[in-house]
Amino acid sequence: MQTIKLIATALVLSVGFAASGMAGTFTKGIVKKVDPKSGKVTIIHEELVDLDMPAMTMVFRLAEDGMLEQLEAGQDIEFVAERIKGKLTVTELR
Ligand SMILES: [Cu+2]
Repeated sequence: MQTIKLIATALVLSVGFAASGMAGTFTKGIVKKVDPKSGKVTIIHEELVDLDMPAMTMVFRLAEDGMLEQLEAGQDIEFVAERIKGKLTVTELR
């Protein structure tokens, strides 16, 4: 019974998270490198709370092609990252 309660609570929480997660959490980062060939960007990012990831430098894919043109090395950004089909992807930029 306790287990069912826990599962129900987890479900409610994850649904709530998914709904609020539509906007995503913006994280600060600095663009280290933009690679137009692969359409990927290297970002020195602060902690990604949605992904439970500490601050680090890593490569992200971009959800939309147009995002690449908005980015250049050395730029300060705020972005939302999501795991899409197992690949870490920038889904929003500002
Ligand atoms: Cu990372």
